[in-house]
Amino acid sequence: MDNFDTVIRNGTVATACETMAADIGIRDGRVVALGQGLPRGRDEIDARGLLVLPGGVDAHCHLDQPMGEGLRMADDFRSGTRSAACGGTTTVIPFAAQQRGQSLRAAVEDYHARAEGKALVDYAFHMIVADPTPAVLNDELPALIEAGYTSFKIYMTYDDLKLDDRQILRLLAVARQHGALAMVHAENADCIAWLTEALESAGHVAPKYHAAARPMAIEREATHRAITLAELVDVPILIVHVSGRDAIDQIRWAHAHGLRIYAETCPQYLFLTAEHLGGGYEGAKCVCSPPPRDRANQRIVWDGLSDGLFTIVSSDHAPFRFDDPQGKKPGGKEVPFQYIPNGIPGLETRLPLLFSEGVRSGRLTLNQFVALTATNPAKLYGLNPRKGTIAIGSDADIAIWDPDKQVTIENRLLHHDVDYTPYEGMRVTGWPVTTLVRGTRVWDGGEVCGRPGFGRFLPCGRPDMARPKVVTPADSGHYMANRPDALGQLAQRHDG
Ligand code: DUC
Ligand code: ZN
Ligand code: ZN
Repeated sequence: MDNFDTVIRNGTVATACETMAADIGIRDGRVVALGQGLPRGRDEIDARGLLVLPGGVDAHCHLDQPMGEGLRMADDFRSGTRSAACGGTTTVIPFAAQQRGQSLRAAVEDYHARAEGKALVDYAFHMIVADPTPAVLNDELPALIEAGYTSFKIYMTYDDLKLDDRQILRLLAVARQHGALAMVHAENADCIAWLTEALESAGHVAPKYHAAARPMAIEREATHRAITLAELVDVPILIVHVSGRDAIDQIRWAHAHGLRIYAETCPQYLFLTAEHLGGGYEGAKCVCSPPPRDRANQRIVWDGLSDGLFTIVSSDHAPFRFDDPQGKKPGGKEVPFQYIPNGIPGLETRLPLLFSEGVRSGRLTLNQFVALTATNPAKLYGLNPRKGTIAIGSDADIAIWDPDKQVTIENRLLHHDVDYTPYEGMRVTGWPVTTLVRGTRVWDGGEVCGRPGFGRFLPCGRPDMARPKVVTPADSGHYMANRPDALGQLAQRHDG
């Protein structure tokens, strides 16, 4: 059975564990052989001198997410996944966001309609739970988890999304009972509101004050509170977009206390600082939450990547055009910082930035890079081993990299629909030259060759990594050990 559709030959293949000289045989969209001197395929790709890596899994990005009155995300599933493919990413996980008063199922159905026929790469959905009513907690969420939506995001800030501690506890209990993974946006909403009022009344409304309204202490407090809530429920959580030392300290504390807390960071916390929010209204281009910090914090985030504190690196691509009345200039005006839509683009630059400054400069091994950007996100969200690795039987989602290709990042070279990149002018070494999704080329030789609608929806399994710790009577210091009735109570129905 040597009739391969495609053979990728002579490359250096790297997974999260191994780096090897191997050819890859692909049939019917899957990897079916790994070896040396494989027989010819109908299509041959010569990867001599190149790296052959699992396609990236970008497990935190926002595409065509319904926004408040007058605002619009610049990328839909077509332009967002096109940009992903050109940067070596083959799976994306954006968010089906529930509006208050809306059923969660309706939010998921609406999001499917937005994705239908558009994606160039495969995609799954997280959910955002903004209204955890008894119907959501008792019926909708368990049914959606069962149907393959096995992760959801909880916000501790943003007026239209934030949940209080009681609501968060209830949601974490549902995650525990049904095997889902909760992602937490950890910033203290009241502290932000208070600081914002104070800044505004002092006339400090330029974009740079966005960073002053969200100092690290605010992220630290919320991170510690999220960890505590997860400890009480005895369920793992992921802290998303961790920006610097203070939140990292809390996560290290949690690890030292045996808690299963996962952490995500993003390129903006490695390559940008709060100074990028300066320089007048142009700073709006880098307004995101949490805000970028300073160079000392960048180093601390790098340390957390190399020593294993972080599980994944995602883009948190949240695309708004700068010169757009539906984007960073709402209504066509330069507005006070608190009205600037939060988010920056980064789907296409996530992997090249991390490869260049991480792998090329020696901060990360190639295997760590693969783990952080492909294998771990696939595992965390129940998509492995189909996604995130190169193994017999896995989807042939592959990025072939020229590790020596030098690129100066310019927005005109990128494939999103945003009118800027925060990384304009940065020089990187290494870029994917070919991207395959299920064995089909979607980006090759500088050309987009993927077809909208080729990307498929991926129902997610219940992630192993979301399992609670096993509680035994020997865990005498553990909250649950003294509460033999607690598991039963957590499974109670929510009546109001
Ligand atoms: N912060 C978020 O929480 N989501 C989207 C973008 C951002 O800056
Ligand atoms: Zn967030
Ligand atoms: Zn986000």
